[in-house]
Amino acid sequence: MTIHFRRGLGVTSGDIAATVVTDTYGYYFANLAPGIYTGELVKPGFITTYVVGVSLSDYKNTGQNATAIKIPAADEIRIVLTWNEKPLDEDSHLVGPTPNNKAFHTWYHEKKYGYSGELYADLDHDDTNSYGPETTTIRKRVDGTYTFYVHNYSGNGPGGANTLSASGAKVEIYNGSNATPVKTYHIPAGSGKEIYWHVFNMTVNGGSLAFEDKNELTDTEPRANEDFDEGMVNTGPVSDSINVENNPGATDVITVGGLSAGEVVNVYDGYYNLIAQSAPVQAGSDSVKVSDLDLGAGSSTIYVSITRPVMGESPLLPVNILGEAEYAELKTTIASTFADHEVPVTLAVYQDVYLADPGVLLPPDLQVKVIGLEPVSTSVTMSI
Ligand SMILES: [Ca+2]
Ligand SMILES: [Ca+2]
Repeated sequence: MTIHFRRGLGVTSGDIAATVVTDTYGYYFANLAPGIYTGELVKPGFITTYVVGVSLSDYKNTGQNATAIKIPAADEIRIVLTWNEKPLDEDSHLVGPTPNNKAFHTWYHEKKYGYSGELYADLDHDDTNSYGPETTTIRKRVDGTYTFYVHNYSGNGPGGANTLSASGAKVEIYNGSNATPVKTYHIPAGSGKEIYWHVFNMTVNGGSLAFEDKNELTDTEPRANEDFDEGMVNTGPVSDSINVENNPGATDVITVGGLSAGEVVNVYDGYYNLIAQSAPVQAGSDSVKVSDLDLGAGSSTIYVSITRPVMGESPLLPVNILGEAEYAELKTTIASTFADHEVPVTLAVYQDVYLADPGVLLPPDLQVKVIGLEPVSTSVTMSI
């Protein structure tokens, strides 16, 4: 993927100030003089799209991400939402028919709808910092009526200036592999303060599409009360199934359990950069290990997600990790103090947890789970 940057807002032709090529993960770094730039994303097989970037004088601006819009497969339908700077966060909502005569709803909170192991529709990402694009794709068509609407998530703002109607929002629909939109909707400009833009209804009947132009601003969510089908829920990992060992140097290990064959674990650093990916979970196993990581000497937060066949990547789960020294101390403490520890029968557990002998408070990062009680001997098994 190549990005040409041109100086100025919305400048799509003329002098190119810088050209960068993104890496495998789509990351790039452009060294530009301070100012506002428009980046033109170019790659064979993709629709040329634009992103606005702000270059600051003294530090790297990491927020200028864009989604390259892939030219759809022959039977896919893509709905692309873009808008101006304000409001910061507009959201794409698609409601449509499912194979079991219910309705699905793709939106930022539930980006994918799948049925019987196949992906039917998805939203690529939730843009929350102006401009978009957000792309909703119908991967498999089901006969019936689809409704697309936009929500002003971040609200009208102080003084009510950041309205949808003043946002210059635009929705383009691409049918199949055609790189020219079959339909383009511009938000009706005006003084309206409504928070929903009902853009269109579209009826699919076999290979044909029939559009009903709505272009209405409303405060009532269109099609909010359907018989929704949950489909396949692409949940992220749960913290209980993740174990992080912050060993000295770059020998750190993350183990994730509760997985199914073919799933892949992704590990991101605190800036959402992908730093490691596991091999797919082997048949017959339910966990993977990511080794030889360097999580740094200090404590920090990383993010973990699961990529599943068909459903793609789950939401990211933040995981707080101990620094190396704290982890070493914890390991030693566990080994020396808590192994096979007998808990007296009179122990009461309140907010703070003590062990009677040697009477020390448990370290705050230690979680004690009682996983079994033996009523006769009063011994307790702990897992840490
Ligand atoms: Ca959004
Ligand atoms: Ca380490």
